[in-house]
Amino acid sequence: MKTMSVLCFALSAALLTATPALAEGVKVENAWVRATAPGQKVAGGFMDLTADADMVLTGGSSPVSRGFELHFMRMENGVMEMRPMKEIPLPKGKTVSLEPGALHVMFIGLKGQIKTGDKVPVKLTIKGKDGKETLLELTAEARQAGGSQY
Ligand SMILES: [Cu+2]
Repeated sequence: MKTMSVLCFALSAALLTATPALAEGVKVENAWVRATAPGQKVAGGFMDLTADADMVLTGGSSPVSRGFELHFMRMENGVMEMRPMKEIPLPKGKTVSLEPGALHVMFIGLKGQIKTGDKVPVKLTIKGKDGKETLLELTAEARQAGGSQY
């Protein structure tokens, strides 16, 4: 029995880390979405992005929401503020972390509740140095997490 539970744990850990997506020179790791409460209209998405050339994240979309925005949070006069961004630079070789309380993507106008363990498909729009935009497809797993809501 002991061996069995250890194996199960190893399997679920492997599922949680997911498969890193690789397309157009941008590596995506640790992609996740915050699970929502019923009726909640927005959710934050988080991931680590590493580009192998200078590129820019300009937006994206997901079937789970009507809108999709790039956001950042900052303290302004003691109040946490969330602001939309037109783009997020992805400098060559530098890992850009989208994380709670900082840069993140935001699913706006959720079509339904996002439950823990849900696989959320996301398409990111990445602009290369030549100005060409490509789509980067990935799957982010929904997690329960404490701390900052977005
Ligand atoms: Cu946000």
